[in-house]
Amino acid sequence: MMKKVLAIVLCLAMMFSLVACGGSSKQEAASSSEPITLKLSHSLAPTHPYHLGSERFAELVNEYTNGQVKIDIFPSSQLGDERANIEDLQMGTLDIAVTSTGPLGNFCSNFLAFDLPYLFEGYEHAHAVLDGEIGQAMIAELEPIGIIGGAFWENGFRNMTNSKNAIETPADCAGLKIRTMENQVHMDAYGELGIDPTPMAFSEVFTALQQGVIDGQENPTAVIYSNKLYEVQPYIAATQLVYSPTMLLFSKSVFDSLSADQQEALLKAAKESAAYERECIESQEADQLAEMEKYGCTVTYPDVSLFSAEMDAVYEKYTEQFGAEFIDSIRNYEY
Ligand code: EAX
Repeated sequence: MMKKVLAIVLCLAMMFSLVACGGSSKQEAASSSEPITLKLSHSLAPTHPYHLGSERFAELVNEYTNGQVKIDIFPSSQLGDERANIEDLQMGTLDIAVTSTGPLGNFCSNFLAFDLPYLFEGYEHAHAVLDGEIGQAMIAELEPIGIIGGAFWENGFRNMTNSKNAIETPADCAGLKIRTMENQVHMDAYGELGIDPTPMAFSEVFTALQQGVIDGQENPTAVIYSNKLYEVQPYIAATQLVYSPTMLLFSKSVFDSLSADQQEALLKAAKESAAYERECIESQEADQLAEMEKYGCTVTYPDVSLFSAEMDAVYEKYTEQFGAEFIDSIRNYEY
């Protein structure tokens, strides 16, 4: 009889210790005064709006979580390139990434639709689509692949640079070896201009340009300026071939480990810092081009209709993939 009582007492003691243990780990997380520190990675220089926007994001997160969550920012691909960052978010080995959506199309193919040449008429059109139901539906497609889309930020309209010749017409591009992102739509579009598109991670671009491995690259003005690509690229052409969205992305496994209040604070901060980051990109563009011209670069402003006229085959190919209705819903979006 005594043995039975002893066994029951032991079982009860084990049960209580298990509950206490589980509860204690949750209590530790909730009640610990230690802030949670999340790492944020991006690929550009600390002077670029990606970094300025990330600093604003970090300030807002600190404010909205009353200091419970801190953001450590790692610029210049210190924690890996954009494609690697997206993989790390999925694995939960990176907390937050600010990345162009260029590589995202390799993980969620519908994002490639945003990379079609001359798809958006201007910044306002792009923001209306991305911040509206089309962009928000796209964000929802990320959760099943382990990523939470915080907000659309901005990379900008992508211009061409090269070391060979000034670009005024598509014919001036023929034969140039131009680095592109790892993005099939970009490669197809530049290919239509007689360019040899060479996909490469951004962190390798400056050296490849310096060594002449490639003749040129294509990026928005702020990237060309803040990463000093103009020092090795005497020719800049405002071809504006593709509007490049950027996203602030969270690792789903990390995001889910936070409290509901902390999650809400992160999303609120991501959206509010988007407006500031976009403003930095757009307000600085004209001055940056003038600065680079003063430095000695030849900056041309080609008639972009000559370039968009060469893109029929790209639209034919991707209308098949995305459907005419979806592409038209973006191109003809009321804003
Ligand atoms: O996201 O890879 C690129 O050219 C991107 O535009 C750059 O890393 C900013």
